[in-house]
Order: sequence, then structure tokens, then C-alpha cells
Amino acid sequence: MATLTKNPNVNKWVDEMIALCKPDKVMWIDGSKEQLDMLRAEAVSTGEMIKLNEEKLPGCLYHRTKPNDVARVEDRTFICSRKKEDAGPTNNWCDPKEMYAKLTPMYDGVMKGRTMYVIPYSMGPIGSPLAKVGVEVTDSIYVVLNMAIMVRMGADAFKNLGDTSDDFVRGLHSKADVDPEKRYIVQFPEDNTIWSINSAYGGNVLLGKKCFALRIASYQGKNEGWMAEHMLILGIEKPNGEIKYVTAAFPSACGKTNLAMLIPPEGYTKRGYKVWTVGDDIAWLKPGEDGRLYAINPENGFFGVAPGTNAHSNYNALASTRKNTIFTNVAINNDDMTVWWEKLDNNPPVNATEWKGEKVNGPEYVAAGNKLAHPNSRFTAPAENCPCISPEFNNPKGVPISAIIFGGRRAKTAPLVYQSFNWQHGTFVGSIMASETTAAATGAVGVVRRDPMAMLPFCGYHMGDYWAHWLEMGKILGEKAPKIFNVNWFRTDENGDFIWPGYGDNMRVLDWIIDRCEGTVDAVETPIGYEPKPEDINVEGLDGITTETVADLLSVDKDLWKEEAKGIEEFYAKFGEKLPKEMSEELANLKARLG
Ligand code: OXD
Ligand code: MN
Repeated sequence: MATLTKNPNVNKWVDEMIALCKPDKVMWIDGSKEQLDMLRAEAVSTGEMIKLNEEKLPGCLYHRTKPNDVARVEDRTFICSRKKEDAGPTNNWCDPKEMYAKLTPMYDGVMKGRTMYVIPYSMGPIGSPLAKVGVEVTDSIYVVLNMAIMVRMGADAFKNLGDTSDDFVRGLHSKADVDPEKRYIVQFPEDNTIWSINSAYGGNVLLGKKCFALRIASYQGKNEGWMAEHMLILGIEKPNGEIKYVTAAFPSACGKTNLAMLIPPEGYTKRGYKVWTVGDDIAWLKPGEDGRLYAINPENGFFGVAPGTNAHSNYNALASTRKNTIFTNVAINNDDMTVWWEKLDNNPPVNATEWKGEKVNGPEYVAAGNKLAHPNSRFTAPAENCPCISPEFNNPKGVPISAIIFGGRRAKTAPLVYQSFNWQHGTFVGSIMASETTAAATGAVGVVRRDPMAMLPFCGYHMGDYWAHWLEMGKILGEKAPKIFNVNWFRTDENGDFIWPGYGDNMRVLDWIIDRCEGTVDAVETPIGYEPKPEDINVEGLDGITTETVADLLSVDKDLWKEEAKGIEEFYAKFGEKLPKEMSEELANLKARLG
């Protein structure tokens, strides 16, 4: 099949990949409905995908990965910059020459007997000055069909690139034998190149997402004066129709998709508040012509965790999955060919197939302590399905950001919300982000994991240089920089139960954040930052939460924070000379304020 572009750089690279992988056939993905329908039919006929109930879940497909291939593999993920120090202490590193030499024989002839699909795509709205082009070659139809949801793909993607540019990200993926011992997810930031092999799981193989839009893009952003961040983007519409946009970064399992699609409490919706989703996972941010920071969501769909998603926790996410969605590793209800996962409802299907493919009696299986869906099972859903998708979702300019929010899961230390004193202090607040492990996840409760800006597994270069880039961006933005906040929905009481109701009620905290951005509410200065006066958090209509509870949620325990400061100091020591002096200054200031 003929190439879709005249660009010689693209064609030369694709030819090289064909020569290396030696596929029987090559198919350029033009993004047309006919072509995708043909691939869907082929995937169903080979059993790679299962067709779900056309009436209840129109256009939806099911896929099961190998049990050894169900999540991102951080220990097999590499940043291969030429110099080791450019990858930094938080990334696995290998010399690029060595890595190419190791992987090239693994790709040699790997697609014999298979088709190579060539996927041109744009991260970001086509035509946006913030968008970037990628080309992924893969031997997986599953990848093609997921990419069709997650990115804008097809020949149009080349419009941004033009006929001569070399500025595209080269992604090579082969599922090979899905051998976990030979699995590699490798970024070569200086070559705009990603090589992924022996996995067929989303985050490892949908190369536009974590590999490009975060790891490679964070490196590009540093060099080109913009930022690629692991952040949701949402708009808060006020009763007067004005919309304020915020971004937020949380480590995984802290409810990012839920916050992105929040439904405000009744008191707010009655007054005319509404939340619009621009993105649930990744934001690309760049100063606009007016000097403010603008954000686009480079993706076109949601690759969300299914378990826990239900009409209460995230009505909008669930609604997004009701058509044209791919489900991976959830359970099937064989009576009507629909899907089920833990906490979808309390009725596991009787005639079920669990995620590994075994037919089981759902209620009995669950009662015996088993999970029907894999805890990291996923839905890949088109953003356009989301009932609250922002009208600005496709705006090539992006949306102007008023606030950046960091957060984590902390039982005692972090208060419900605080505001940083300024951008530099806000960068410090992001750098000390941390989450405590939950009992469900590891058995060891309360182990603090540092995850600066939620970018620990996604920063494509030295984290110290990344913080320096943040500080630099603050200087460029000056007075127009977004305000920076930290939130914590996860404080617990003496029984270990969450105090704050979370979900839609997080709107009450966003409300204060927006008021702060507009300068319409004052704050109390504490050693860690500015906090609300308890009475400025609206608790109207909340069951069991009073202004006293809020005061409690806002308390700052100086002894705990002194311990915290020690933990930060230990963490910072890893970064050696690359730790910006401003960050040590901020730590010293925090200690001084704690006394
Ligand atoms: C994700 C992640 O899948 O952050 O979005 O792991
Ligand atoms: Mn993510």
C-alpha cells in the first residue's frame, strides 16, 4: 500500500523499519471508517477481540491480554540519553548505542508472517501550534484500534508536519512473543525515538501516551520552552457563564479521572456551576500570545481504570464507555455480552468469564475473594463520548490556566488544601509530592512514596533539570503565572476512615481555589503556605461535615511536618548538584518557618 506522505524523512524511516522487521505486508493507517471497520472485523474473526452486545454497548470490543502483561513495567522502561547524567537518578538508563545493539536483533525479522501497520498521528488538535506529530509502526491490530480512539490519526496528521520537516516521533512497536523477560520500553529522547517490544498492554504500546506525550515531550518541552505534564485539565463554569481552567497532577490511584469529570454538588448545580473536562491524564502547556499559560490535551480519548468506576464515583466516565469503547481485562457477562468490573455495582454476573478467560459463577467467585476484573483493567473511550467534554476540547489555542493543583494521598500530614506563596514555592510543593501506599495495594500501609509532580515514571530527563525548567517557566510567565495549590482528599480519622467525602464535593475546594485566583477571598498564612479560613470552605448540604471538621482537615501538625522535612532532605540528596539551589532554599525556609 502506498505511503500517505511525500515527506522523505518519514518514508525513509518507515522503509528502514520494514527492512528491519521484515513484515509480510505493510498497511498505512488512513484513519478511514472503512479501514478501521475492516480491521475490527479481522480482529474479531481471529479472536483477538470479542464483539460485545451491539444494542447495549454499540461499537464496543473486548480484549484480554496475557496474564504476564497487564501493566506498565517501570523496571523495564529506559531513558537512553547519550549521557547518563541526563537521565538522572530516577530513570533506568542505558547507553543508546548499547541499547540499539541489544534490541536490533530482537526486531530483526520479528514481523515475518505478520502485517506492519503504519500509524500517522497528531498529539493535540490537528493544526494546533502546540500539537506534535508521531508515527507508530506496530504488528498489533489492538494497538491500531486503541490508537484510533486515543489520538487523532490518519493522513491529516501529516498536515502539521508538512513535506520536509524531520520533527516527528518515531515509534517502533512489536508484540514479538510477549515475553516478559525480553520486554523493553525504551525512549531515546535525543533521537525522537521510542522502541517497545514484547508487550501488548496499553501504557507500554500506545506509544503516543506515556512514551511520547510525557517522556519524549517533557524533554522537547525543556528545549523548546513549554511543559508536558501528567495533569488533568478542567474548566469550572460559574453562574455568570465565565469559565476558569485548572490543571491537576496526582499520583496514580488518587482519583484524577474522577476529578476531571466531577459533577458539582446540588447546591452548586442549582446556582449554575458546571465542570467541563478538557483532559484526564496529560497536559501540554505553553505561554500564549497574551503571556498566560495555555493548555491542550494531546490525547483524544480516555484510557481509564475500570474497577471502581460507577454511576456515583464517576457518572461521566461510565457514560463515556457506553459506545465505541474497547475494554481490556474486565469480566464478561455471557448472558448478554456486556462487561463487569469490581464496584461497577453489587451484582457480579452469574454466567461470567473472568479476566483471564475462565468461565466462573461470578457471585461465588467474588465471595471466595477473587477478582473478576483485573485491578488494572481498562476502558479506552473516545473523549467525544463524555457528557461533560469541554466545547474547547478541540480549540487549537488551548485553554488559559488559572491554577495548577498538586495532590497526593496523605493520612495525616497534608491539609485539605493550601496555596503556595509564589511560583518558586509552588515548584517546591510539586517536587515534594508524595502518596502513602494503601493496604489494598501492598499490605504495607502508610509507606511514603515521593512522586514529584506525579512525573516520577514519566520524566524523560534529569528530574533536577526538570525542576530548573519549572523555575525558568515561572520567570517567563512572571505575574501571569497560574497560582499553585496542593490538595489532599485522603485525611483519615482515628478509625482510619476518610474524613472528607471527596468526589463531587471536591468542587467546594475548587471553589476556594478559583476565588483565590480572582483575589476575592483572603487566606491564613501557615508555615506550609496559605490556607482557607475554615468558614470559607462551603459545607452547605454536607452530611456530618461542619466548619469545625474543615478546621480539623486544615490543621498543620508541626512535628509531622518536621519529620516530612527530613524525608524531603533525604529525597533531595539523590539529585546532587542538579538540585536547583532555589529548591534547597525553599526547604530551608520551610524548616525555619516550622521553628
Ligand atoms: C495511567 C498511569 O495509566 O498514570 O494513566 O499509570
Ligand atoms: Mn496517567
